[in-house]
This record gives sequence, C-alpha cells and structure tokens, in this order.
Amino acid sequence: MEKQKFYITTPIYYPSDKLHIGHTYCTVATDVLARYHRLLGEDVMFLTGTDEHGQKIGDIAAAAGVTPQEFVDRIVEGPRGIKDLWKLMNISNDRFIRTTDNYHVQSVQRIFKKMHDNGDIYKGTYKGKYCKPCESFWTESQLVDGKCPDCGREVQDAEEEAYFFRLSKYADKIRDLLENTDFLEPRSRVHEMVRNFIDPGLEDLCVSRTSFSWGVPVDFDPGHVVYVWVDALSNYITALGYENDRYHDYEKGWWPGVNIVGKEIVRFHSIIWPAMLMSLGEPVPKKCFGHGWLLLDGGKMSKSKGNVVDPYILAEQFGVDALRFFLMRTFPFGSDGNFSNELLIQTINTDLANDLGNLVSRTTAMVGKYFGGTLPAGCGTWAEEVSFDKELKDLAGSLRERYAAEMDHFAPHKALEEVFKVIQRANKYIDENTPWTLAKDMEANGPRLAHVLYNLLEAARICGVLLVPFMPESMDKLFAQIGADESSRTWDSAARWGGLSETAAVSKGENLFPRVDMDKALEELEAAKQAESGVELEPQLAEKVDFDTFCKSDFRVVKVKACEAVKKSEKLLKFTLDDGTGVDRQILSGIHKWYEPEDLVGKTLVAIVNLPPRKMMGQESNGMLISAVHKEKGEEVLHLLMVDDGIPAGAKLC
Ligand code: ME8
Repeated sequence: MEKQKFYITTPIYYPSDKLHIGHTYCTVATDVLARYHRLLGEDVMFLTGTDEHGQKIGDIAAAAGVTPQEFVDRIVEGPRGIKDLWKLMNISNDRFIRTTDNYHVQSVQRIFKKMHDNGDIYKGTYKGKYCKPCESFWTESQLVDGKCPDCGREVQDAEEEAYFFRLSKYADKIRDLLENTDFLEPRSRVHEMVRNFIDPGLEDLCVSRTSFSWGVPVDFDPGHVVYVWVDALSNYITALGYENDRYHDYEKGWWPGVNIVGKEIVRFHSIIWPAMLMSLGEPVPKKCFGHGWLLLDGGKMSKSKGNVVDPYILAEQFGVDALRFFLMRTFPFGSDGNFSNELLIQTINTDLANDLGNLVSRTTAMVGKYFGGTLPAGCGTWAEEVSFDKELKDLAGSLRERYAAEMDHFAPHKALEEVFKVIQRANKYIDENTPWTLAKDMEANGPRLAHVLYNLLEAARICGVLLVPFMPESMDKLFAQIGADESSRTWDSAARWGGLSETAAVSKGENLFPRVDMDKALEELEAAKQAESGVELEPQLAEKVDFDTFCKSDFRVVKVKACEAVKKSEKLLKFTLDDGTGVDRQILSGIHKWYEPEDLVGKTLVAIVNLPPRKMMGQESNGMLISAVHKEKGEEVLHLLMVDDGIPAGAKLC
C-alpha cells in the first residue's frame, strides 16, 4: 500500500538580516512535526526557504552598496547564513526554495497571468498607505492610530497605477472556510481574522508595484512587479512543481499541505492565500497553524530594537538538541512566551540533566555494575508484580496514545509533558525499589533486581522513541546505551511494553545531558555575544585602589581652544586647552588615527591635569585627555570622552 503523504511548510524567511531564536523556534517546531509524521511511517515532504524580493530588501542592499542578488546570496548561502543555521539545528527539510530561483519566478508569472486571464486581477490606481517594513498595503480604516496595525510603525502615502486582486469576491467563501471548518488553528486566531478583516468587509488587494524593480516582473506589463506576498505565498505550490518543470510533485498527493506560520502572518495565510488558490481553482491547504511569538523582556525580538537572541551562540554553548527541546517544552505552541537564558539553563538542568539524563545514566550504570552490562533472559516478566511495577508499565505502555493525541493537535509542549510524566514516574520507581539494597544479596534478590532494571530500560526506550522528533541525535545515543535495536526504535514498538530485548547489550556511555553551571554559562554567553558582535572589552582590574590614592588624581573639564597635528608624527595631536585657570594648557595625545584636529576645536573634554610633564617629539605635554577604548574585530577603537558644553572649563570631576 502506498504510504500516506504529508506536506508541511515553514514560512519562507526574509534574508534581510541574520535569523534569531524566534525564527529558529518556528522552523524547529515544523521540523519536529515533520519528524513526527516520518516516525508515523508517512511519506513526508518538508519545505522551507527564503522570501527574497521586495522593496525592503532592495533598500537594505542599496544601503550596503551591493546588488540585491549579492546581498541575499550572502545571507542565504554564506557562512553562518540561513542554510548553515538550518544545518546546525538539524532541520530535516526535503526542499529549500528561494523566490529568486528561476523556476519559481516563471511560475509566479504564470500564476499572475492565470488570475488575470480569469478576471480576478484587474488594473486600477492604488491610493492608500504602505508599510515598508511589513511590505503591506493598508486602507485608512485598517490603520491603528494612523500607524501600521501589524508593527505600529509609520506608513507612507502611496499612489500609483497597479493591478488589483478581487479579494472581495471571495469574502463569503473565506468566512465559511474560517468559521465552519478547522482549517485555521488555534481557534482564537479565527476570531481575530473574522473580527479584524472579514467583518469590516474584505477589500480588493493591490498586487503589483511600479515604484521599485526588485521583484518578479509582470511579464505582460513591463514596469510592474508582482506584490511580494503574492510571489512569496506561491512558493508552497511552485516548490512542488506547480506551473513549472523543475519538480513534478504537485499532482502526486502532496497538496494540500499544512502551513505552520507565526501569528502576524496568519492574515496572509488564512485569507489571501486561500483566496488565491480559489481563484486558481486549486484546493486550499489542509491546515494553517498560527503559533505565538518568543518575546524578550515582554516585547517582540527585532533587529531594529537590538534585542535579538542568536541561535548560533545558544546551540554552540548548550547543544542543538537541548536548544530544540527547550523551545518545544517551554512555550505552549500557539501562545506567546518569554525567552530568557536563565529559563533555558533551568530547563536543561531540570528536565534533561536531572530527569532524563539521570534515569538513563543510573540505570545503565547499575546494569553494568550488577550484571556486567547484560540482564539475564526472562527478566522481562515477574510473577508477583507489585503496584508500582504495574503503574510504571501502564503509564509507559499507554504513553504513545496520549502523546499522539497532543501531537496531532499541534501541541508538542503537551506531548512532552506526557513523556516527562513517565520519566518522572520511572525515577520514582528507582527510589521505590532501591536497587542498591537489592544488590546487597544478589542470590536472593538478583532476579527481582534484573526485573526492576529491565522495567527502567523499557520505560526509557519508549520515552526515547517518542523524543526522537525533538532530539534525534541524543536519542540515537540513548538507544545505543540501552541496547535498543532498530526494531525497538519504531513507532509501533512504542505502543508495546516489552519491545526491548531482555538481553540487550547495555553500556553506560557519555553523559547525555551534562548539568549546566548557571553563573558560568551566563558569563560565557555574554562573552560569546561580545565576540560575535566583534566587541572586546578590557577585563576589569581585580586589584583595589584606596580612596585617598584615587583622590590624588585631578580630573578637570577642559575646552579645546586649538588643535593641530604634530609635524612628522602620524599619531600625535597638539591641544591648546582652557582649563579654567586663565593660562592655556598644552596636552599631546596620540589619537590622530580617530580624529581630525579641526573636528575637535570647541569640544568640551576631560583631562587629568596633575601628571608630571612629559616630552613627546620635542614638545611638552601637561596632562592626559581621557578616552574610552575597546576592540572591534581585533581593531582598537577610541572615543574621546566629551561632556556637556554647559559645564564650565576647570570644573573638577569627583
Ligand atoms: O514573515 N517568535 O518572514 P520573516 C516567533 N517572509 N516567531 C517569530 C519571531 C518571534 N520572535 N520572529 C519571527 C516573513 N518569527 C515572510 C513569510 S511566507 C510565504 C512569507 C516567525 O522572516 C514569523 O512569525 O519575517 C514568521 O512565521 C517567520 O518567523 C518568518 O518571519
């Protein structure tokens, strides 16, 4: 029988800058679902990619002095770019689409033409508001306090000849899709969409622009480029081969698929995208799931706010699987969640090091110590089962069913909760049985001890199978340690208590999840963040200076009356300063590399004025100007300390 096909997609990412932990969250979640469906035995197609057109990217590339194509190539394909990140995070996508791929560009042109030819795209004049960062057109009535309803930023007036898509024509069908089917989840998003967009009346959508050129050209009307969202949304079918010869999977049962998206782009995926498909006469997706945001200090992460968290740093410090697990375990999929490094470390320590890691390491160590790594045949059964034997077996034996129910409802966090109930139950089972006491009299208690350890291995195995989608590499290690062969790693075997061979070869290997020292890890993270940004700071001095000694240094505010380069010196500038005494002070400073003398005249600076005089290049220097220094990408950077011009020359710093 042919395997059931399952098609799942992430949003395609804007390569406008490096991706952060919020993007990683979205892709890891989709990867977990894709791996879950593979575990079920389905024939999975998992698509991700990059959304590379639009005015925003054109503008950023221009500012960086490169062509848009060069710019996106670097961020998508370059070192530590988007493809590298997905490789690092063990993302198992089967396909990667770039909207600048030729086949996609051609398909979008054909899709646009099809909708034009069937009368759903017509020419008109666009008058309205445009939010550049969101690449979204808005009508006056949709604005919130005159600003973009999505991001709250200023919008621009826009007026140009443009093509329009008859979105209004599909209003009733879309309402029906949203309200009367389970297409869009979670349900709260349905209410948002209906209240904010359907109830006020769907207006036709402007789908072409003429004021910039970085996009898919409308082939039958030069000068127009296709609206970036029409271009981007089409990726879900062009990547399967719709209207192109690059792939041939569209008619093979992949479509319709499941779109996993963040909440701010649910509007595009649950209204505009289904309407486009209706216009094309194609089936709408099976599902659109709108997950929440990872917040930092209560706000959305964004480069412009400077509060992004770098997934490279976290994965390198804590391990890819620990990071994947944390993202799925901690934040209810569908709601917003507050990210913090402390929370990440706590989750690793509690769930992975304490609960799962300890269960596996204690059990495998005991099998090694008491049985030389192989339990005796027959240890899987025990005639006089006690209540806690039964409890553990029942809970683990029925876990797969509860887990699947949650995964099927896009609740990976709840599925993990079920797995961890079993892990915690198993750890309690160790305490209930005190194997080390049983081991004191192996002759009398050996068979019971073997049974207890078998039950523990078996509980670990079942949990291991169900954790594969979340932590594939670590679960391979776990299986190797408990001696689980291929047949006991399958989905079927997870519903069967007793799947592990009684005489499996058990070996205590490396610690799966080492405990993290919170303070040390936080310090290292900070250092890694600085190294990534290229900023290096001098370490603070440990040696204390007593207050009286400190007070002997006389720091004063000084004003620059004149400044010139010292002849024959590349570095030195000569300052004539007003230090409030009425007598000019001369100071020489080696800062020409960072400042031109004419830029400093009139500035208010700080100097230490009671250093002994020093001769430099034959000239006397009476004091030293105070600067702030750090290194950036290995280069020293210096900033003269400049203070408010209102402070009079000679004022003492204390
Ligand atoms: O929207 N928390 O691309 P994008 C959770 N190109 N998810 C987040 C997040 C956060 N802090 N920040 C971003 C686009 N995301 C379009 C998609 S699809 C045809 C075109 C999620 O790079 C965001 O919600 O801005 C979205 O789902 C995805 O990252 C890509 O965002």
